[in-house]
Amino acid sequence: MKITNAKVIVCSPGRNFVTLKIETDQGLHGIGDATLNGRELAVASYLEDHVAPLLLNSDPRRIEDTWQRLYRGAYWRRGPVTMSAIAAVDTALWDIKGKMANMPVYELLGGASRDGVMVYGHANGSGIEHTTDEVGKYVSLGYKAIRVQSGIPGVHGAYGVGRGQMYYEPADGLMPTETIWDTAAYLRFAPKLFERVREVHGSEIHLLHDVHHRLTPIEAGRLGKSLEPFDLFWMEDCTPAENQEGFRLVRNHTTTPLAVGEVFNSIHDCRTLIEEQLIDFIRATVVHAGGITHLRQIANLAALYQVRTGSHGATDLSPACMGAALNFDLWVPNFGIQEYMRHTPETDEVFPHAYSFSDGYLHPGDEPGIGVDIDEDLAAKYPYSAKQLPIARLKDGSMWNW
Ligand code: KDG
Ligand code: MG
Repeated sequence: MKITNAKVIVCSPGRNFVTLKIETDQGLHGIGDATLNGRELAVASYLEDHVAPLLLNSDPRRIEDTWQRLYRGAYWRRGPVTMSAIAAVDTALWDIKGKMANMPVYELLGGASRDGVMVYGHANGSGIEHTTDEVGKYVSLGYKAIRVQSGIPGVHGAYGVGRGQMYYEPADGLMPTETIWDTAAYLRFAPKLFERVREVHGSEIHLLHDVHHRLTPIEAGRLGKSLEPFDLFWMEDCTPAENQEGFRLVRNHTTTPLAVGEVFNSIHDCRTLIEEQLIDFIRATVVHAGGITHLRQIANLAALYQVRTGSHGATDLSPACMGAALNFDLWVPNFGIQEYMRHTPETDEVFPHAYSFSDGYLHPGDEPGIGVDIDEDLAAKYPYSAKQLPIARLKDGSMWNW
């Protein structure tokens, strides 16, 4: 069996996606997501110019060997561009293997460990009352877990407050939108928000919150402590994680569970965090962390330390990533939760998929492979449109972490 073609499809049905499609001499094909928000064309070029020529005529059944060849063979290891490109190849090869076996990928991984994948949706609003109402909408849609983000008085462009309610998309301009951050205002505001949400929606629903890298470790410890009475499922990306040791300080000050890792691309980014049990959930995902093959290694390491998975699943990860992630989630023994930000109807049309939502859970479906395809003719009607993620500055103009 041979790979006859590896093509990169860039399209923008509401937002940009990069998809790799691998074709074989036996008529089977597989797809993989390669989208890196705001840097899409770098991955497209990496795949087109440097990876596709290596794949031609190679055996698509050799998933592990292909992974090693692309990782070791590049000499330049890791990094989001390289690892997203490797992920796309890896996902497409798992998709092909599933189609060869006539089984969904979760069966190849070891079979289902659960009946469905608990997901969390995103509720956000302009202030406490609006956000609390939005939480109610997700409760009535059947969600068991909801991420809560809110506009903050005096803060221009707080993280996670989008224009659309179901399809929040931060990358919006040819030049980055500038937001202004105020840590003190945020630390005063956040406990009031969660107090109100618990008051109105009770204690059953799982509540999550994304700090989006905005705090120092000691500030994060303080926030975690102030949120303890509201029993969060997790506090996410409370401080930038390049300094993995910084999480010791956070851990020393709070029992609020910690989730980290949507920007990680390798097991080495989270080794200390996991081995020292400094986090509770690892958020690495298929597309940015080297595909199913590498994510499996991360999850296996995490399992040794009772760290559970909670993969990133924002709209900038395409349905091809979601299909692969859901197959992974259904199998992975130490599953925690899966993020699920719904895609627009245009995106759903371009990527026909077998996964479906019911009563707070997603199921990958039982189509062979990852259960997601791409309609190339339709994709061609949505050409690439350059967009950048926003940036954050402090009130004095200093750059901060968005
Ligand atoms: O492209 C960046 C987004 O994926 C990110 O801002 C979303 O933090 C995010 C989340 O938790 O979904
Ligand atoms: Mg996040």
